[in-house]
This record gives sequence, structure tokens and C-alpha cells, in this order.
Amino acid sequence: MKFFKKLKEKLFSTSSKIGSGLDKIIDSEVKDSKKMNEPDSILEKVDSKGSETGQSVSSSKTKNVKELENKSPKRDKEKKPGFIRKILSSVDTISRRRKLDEEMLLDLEDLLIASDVGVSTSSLIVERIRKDNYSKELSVEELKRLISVEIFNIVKSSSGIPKYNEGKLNIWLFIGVNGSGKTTTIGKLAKQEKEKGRKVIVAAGDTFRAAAVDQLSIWSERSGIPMVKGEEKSDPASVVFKAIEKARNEGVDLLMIDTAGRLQNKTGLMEELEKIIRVIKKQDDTAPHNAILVLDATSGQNVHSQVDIFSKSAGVSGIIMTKLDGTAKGGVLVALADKFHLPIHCVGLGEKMDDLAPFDPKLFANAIVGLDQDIDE
Ligand SMILES: Nc1nc2c(ncn2[C@@H]2O[C@H](COP(=O)(O)OP(=O)(O)OP(=O)(O)O)[C@@H](O)[C@H]2O)c(=O)[nH]1
Ligand SMILES: [Mg+2]
Repeated sequence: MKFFKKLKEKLFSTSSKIGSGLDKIIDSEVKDSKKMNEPDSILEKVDSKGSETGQSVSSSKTKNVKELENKSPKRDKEKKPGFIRKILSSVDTISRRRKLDEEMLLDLEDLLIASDVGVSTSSLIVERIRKDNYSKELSVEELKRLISVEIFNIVKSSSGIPKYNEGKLNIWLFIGVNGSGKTTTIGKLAKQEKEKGRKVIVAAGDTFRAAAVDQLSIWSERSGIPMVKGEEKSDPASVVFKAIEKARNEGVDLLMIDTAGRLQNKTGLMEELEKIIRVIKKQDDTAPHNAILVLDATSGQNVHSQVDIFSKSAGVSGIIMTKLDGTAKGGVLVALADKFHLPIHCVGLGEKMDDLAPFDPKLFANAIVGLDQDIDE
């Protein structure tokens, strides 16, 4: 499956973080029990080469033994020197399993939080895993599957393309903070919509920067999509007004409106967005038919307040999450789906024209933990 392979590659930063985290969780018990019996000579041999953490292994060993003596189900980040872990995992590649107990559940929760799944969603996932699996001996692959199933259960009702009404002008407004990927996303999506046979135009509602208009015009030229723009520093609401008139006169199916990035805590800019919406509504009180919030996955937990505040000002109808490539924070999408129940229309996986894919919950849930798709097929 070609697309799944691409998604998996693009989500590699997040999935490898989860994967190596699970490796460490499973190995910590194997290693701890082995270390107690390990002849000093092996550890000394390793020590002479140094460890990946830059920590001497003898000092790690002393530290680990101390930790074992004081073992308590506490979050404990530093008990696994990487080099030793590699040696031991190569010894135990087939039988590596760990009993699911309180300590391991805490480790799992920590790992999910570190991948930006968020505190309450991470604890929900862990509780669901506990329910049917407590005391079972689990391998890394089994854990990946359990996590993938729970992530799927959370995100499965979040897919959905933007609403589209045949035979009338559809107005889609793109909003979000500075640099979240609005203009790039419009560029990619406009082409996909055109390829469905729809007559599309775009409006450069970011009048603050000349470069913003140029950026959108490059994308629209590439796909042969007309663009409406205004004078630099002119009122963005007037550009929007002009674009709706043009769209009506020319029998356009879909008008996509770009807006300037605005920080959710800048009141003036948020009021201006409300003005743009008033102008749209004066022309069609059912519009905007979609107010799509573009979120940058690398912003981590900050996206929650963006959803809250843009929802108040513009009534967000759906989300597009960009930059899932190259971030280890892909888990933020799971937390969003759990908290807001808004449709996630697409995911951005890069800067090129075809790097925008519809959000597929099952593929996502498998890719984010690094499972192979055919396991579930
Ligand atoms: N890696 C990656 N980069 C992306 C993605 N989407 C957008 N970008 C990059 O993010 C940067 C900002 O994208 P823009 O489309 O200009 O963002 P914007 O929301 O229009 O920004 P403002 O107009 O300044 O608010 C650009 O360098 C894009 O190429 C994505 O999915 N992945
Ligand atoms: Mg822009």
C-alpha cells in the first residue's frame, strides 16, 4: 500500500519516539534482572568503550543497582544506558516481554505524554489498556497494537472532508496563527478540489504582507486557479467582498479565502477576523460553509488554546493539521480529537503540492506507533 508507506515514513519522528520508548520500557525489566547477575567483566568491557549516554557504565551500574534496591513505581527516566540496552536487546530480541504492572503503566503514560498525546488522553489510553491486559506479559509489538487500537478508538470519528453543497457557491475560510500553513494548505487543497471537477478560485485575504499575496499567487498559478487580491494594506474584508462577487458572476463552485496569521491572544486581529465573517454573511448568511482552522503539529499543546479561541471568534468547523512530518509531537492530533470532536479534514506531510492527505484514522493509528498496515488488514 503506497500511501500508507508514505504516511509511515512521514510520521517517522513520532513513531520512532514511541517505538524506542516502548523498547526501553520493555527492556528496562529484562535489563534490570540481567544486570543483577551480569559478570563484572562484561560491564567493564562495555565501560572501556563508553556508553551512548556519555555516562560511564560502571557508574550507571552502581546507579541501577541502587535504583533496584529502592524500586518504586515512580517515573524514572535515567535508568537505561543506551549502549547496554542495545547489547541486551540483541540477546533478547525474541523473548523480550514485560509484565504489565503499575510501574509499566506509568512508564507508558509518560511516553504518551512525551509524544504530546496530552495528560488526560494519555491516561485514558493507559486505563483502557490496563482493563484487559493487567498482569499479561507483553512484547513491544503487542504494546504497539494495543496503543494503536486505543488511538484508533479515539480518532475514528474525527475523519471527514469539508462540507460541500453541489450547485451553489461554497465559501471556505482558512484561519490560524502565523505560519501554521494556511497559504500552503490552500495551494495544495485548491488543486485537489479542482481535480474533482470543481470550479475553484482563491482570495488573498492576507493584505498585510506583499509576500503573502505573491506566495498564494505562485501556488494558484501552478494549478491554473484564478486569484483575487487587493491593494497592499487594504481592508481584507473588501478583498473578500470582491472575491465573492467575482465567484457569483463567474459561476464558481468553491471560493477559498486565505487570511493573515493572527495570534489567538491579539484582540484587534481577532476582531478583524470577525469583520471578515460579517462581510461574508452579508452576502450569504449560510456562509462561510467551512471555517477551517489550520494547526501546526509542531506547536504541541498550544494548539488547544488555538482551537478554543478561534472557535469563539470564527466558529471553527474543522481542522487541518500540518507539519506532521518532521515532528515528534504527532500525538497532539490524538489529544485534539479526544477533546474537541471536530472533523480533521486533512494532514499536511510536507511542503510539496501532493503532501496533503485526507485524514484516515486507521492508517494514522497504525503509522503513528510504527506498525505495519498489513497487521490490521
Ligand atoms: N514540513 C512541512 N512544512 C509545511 C507544511 N505546511 C506548511 N509548511 C511550511 O510552513 C511554512 C509556513 O507556511 P505558510 O503556508 O506560509 O503558513 P501561513 O499560515 O500561511 O503563514 P502566515 O500567512 O504567515 O500566517 C512554510 O515554509 C511552508 O512551506 C507541512 O505540512 N509540512
Ligand atoms: Mg499565509
